[in-house]
Amino acid sequence: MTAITEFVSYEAEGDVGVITVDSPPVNALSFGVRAGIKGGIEAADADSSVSSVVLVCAGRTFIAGADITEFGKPPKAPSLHEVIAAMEACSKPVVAAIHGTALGGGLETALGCHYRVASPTAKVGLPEVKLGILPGAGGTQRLPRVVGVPMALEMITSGNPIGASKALEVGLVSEIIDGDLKEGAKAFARKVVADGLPLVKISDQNDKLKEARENPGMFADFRKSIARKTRNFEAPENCIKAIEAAVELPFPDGLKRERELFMELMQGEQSFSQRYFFFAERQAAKIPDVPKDTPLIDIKTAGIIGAGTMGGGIAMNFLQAGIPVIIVETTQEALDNGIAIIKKNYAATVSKGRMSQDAMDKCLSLLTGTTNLEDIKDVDIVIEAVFENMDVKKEIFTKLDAICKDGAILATNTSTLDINEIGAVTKRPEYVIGLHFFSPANVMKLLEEVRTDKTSKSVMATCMALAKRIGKVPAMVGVCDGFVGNRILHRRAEQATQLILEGALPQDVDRVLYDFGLPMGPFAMADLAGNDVSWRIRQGKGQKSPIADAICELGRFGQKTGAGYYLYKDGSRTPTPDPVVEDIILKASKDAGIERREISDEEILKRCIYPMINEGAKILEEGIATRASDIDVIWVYGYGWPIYRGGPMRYADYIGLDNVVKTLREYQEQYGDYWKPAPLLERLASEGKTFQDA
Ligand code: 3H9
Repeated sequence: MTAITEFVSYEAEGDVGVITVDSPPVNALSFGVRAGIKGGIEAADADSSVSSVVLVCAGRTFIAGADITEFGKPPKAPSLHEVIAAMEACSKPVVAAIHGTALGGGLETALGCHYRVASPTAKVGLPEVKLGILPGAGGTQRLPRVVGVPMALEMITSGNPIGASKALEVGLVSEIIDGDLKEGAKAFARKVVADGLPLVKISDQNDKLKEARENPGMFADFRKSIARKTRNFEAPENCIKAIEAAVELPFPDGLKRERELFMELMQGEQSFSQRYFFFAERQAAKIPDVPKDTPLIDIKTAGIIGAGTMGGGIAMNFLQAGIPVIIVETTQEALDNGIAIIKKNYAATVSKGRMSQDAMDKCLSLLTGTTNLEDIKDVDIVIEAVFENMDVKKEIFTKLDAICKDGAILATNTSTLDINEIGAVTKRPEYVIGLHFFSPANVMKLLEEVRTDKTSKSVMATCMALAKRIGKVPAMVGVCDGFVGNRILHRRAEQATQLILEGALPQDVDRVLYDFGLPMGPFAMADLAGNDVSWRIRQGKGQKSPIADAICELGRFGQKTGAGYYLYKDGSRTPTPDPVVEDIILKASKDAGIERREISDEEILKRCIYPMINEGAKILEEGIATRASDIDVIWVYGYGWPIYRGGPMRYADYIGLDNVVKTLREYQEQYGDYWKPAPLLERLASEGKTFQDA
């Protein structure tokens, strides 16, 4: 075996030259890998003992893409283009042997080979759009030449991979190899030689472009079909333009156009933020004081207390991950209702074609309901999801402590209460943790995990691993009122309310935040969540909020009652501004002695977003969040902050912390000390640093 570079080796195995990439963790196309593959091809071409070549990867996956850590650094030859060109030009058939995930530059590399074979569990895709870029090494030019334009449009603009059997069906791979992949790929390569099959250069193939050449309207239709989903994103449009170029231009010109469109995105703020977020998400899974090799508790079964909306949604995550769930309710009626809703949700997913009937049946077979708390005595983890009341939670945790086996994790889904206090009622506070799911719990990706002063490292490590197993993105935070997500949300809500008292209307505030990229503004969100929930909390705490209270006193609890801050006519979910609400607001302003004024969109945006940033700085300073990027992960996955703006903390870095501080100080002068910049924010700004340096 010859080492071509540190990460790539070449060996003649009989009459097949085998190039092996071995660059953990995901064989990304760093300089050493690119140079190695090119060198391997040159070695195979020059090796008279071999008549074909196989490109295979060691470890858990085929090449998972360009090395994202190299982005923004000066390019080093050979470029991926040169590597792919060398493969296409090789005088012997080159076969890519794909396992794991051939993604982005990885799939582009495979498309530069003359043939591709794959293991049955392999996946292939071009996910660049998720990083705010486009496939920049010929992917937009070659993929449509293999699978046709409609499918290429779908794959490249969604970034979603397809499985091996689909890849076989559409001709993206030639054979699925059961058993040893490398041996299968070698046998396939020998067959190509023996049967005298051509050295297929995808760049020469034009047949699959014919359909789009005859029907250029297909692009306009496609644009329309994804417009809502891709609102404000720049990358999908450039992806489409690049595929249009594949159809309209000869291959070399198409490549040039792809390059221009790629560079345009690469230099933009959106892709910078999206790449930042890729690493933020992976960082969030790591807790500095919990070593990687911390022993994990084996989670085989789960118990969920409460079959309401949250409990049911949480249960679905576990069921889908193949973990049996016992769900507990106080009455048979509530239990039956909860289970019926779970079934209804699954049935809806099946009817939309997003789940098979078999998968649904399998999930439901793992679900047991009970009204007897004792039935969960043997589960490995319990998640309590009853309503927010400290006394009720304490009572439940006292019982759980008595019932559950030693070593079981006792988690609460509270979104506000002090989990130290909850843990203190048990004899095992080190096994108590917060697992704050977001509604709808079977859909939202975020799991805000809350460590108490006593939570053990092993419980934390287990819950971080568990999150990944059930398809969630975790972020570990500390105990404080509202934890990270809702504490920041609260600041925004205060300002939204203040803005409508001073002169704006709900539709003004909501429009500005929607245009900024959030899925909806604070008032539409309140109507969706139900205004009665916060009303009851306010009543419990003896607090008042004149506008919100007046709206609730009219029974306007939001979408579910057909009216809230907006009207929802005939069961519609579309908010319509309502003069009744405007009257309530005008009266509230008058009662408060406020002379209403015109408020600009810019002021609305700053007044809503800057207090969030300031609160984020306080959260960091207090050590409630480990990193600024964890706060961003929470806001993107928990509240729909647009990923192309990275998260509130990344957005602050983008604006410049000195600018944020300047505006906060101006507001402080105008409106008082509520606006005083957090000391950490002031310090970073004065040192010319960003939150990422904190
Ligand atoms: C591209 O290809 C552009 C081209 O068109 C060419 C243009 C010229 N680079 O996710 P995991 C690290 S753009 C560098 O936890 P999993 C990751 O940070 C690229 N590092 O594992 C993590 O590091 P750490 C297109 C990468 O098993 C570790 O690997 N490709 C890269 O859950 C494990 O990652 C993509 O967008 C990379 N490309 O999932 C694919 N990928 O341990 C991106 C991963 O220090 N990658 N790392 O935290 C993925 O989707 C997942 O990582 C994958 C594995 C599915 C492969």
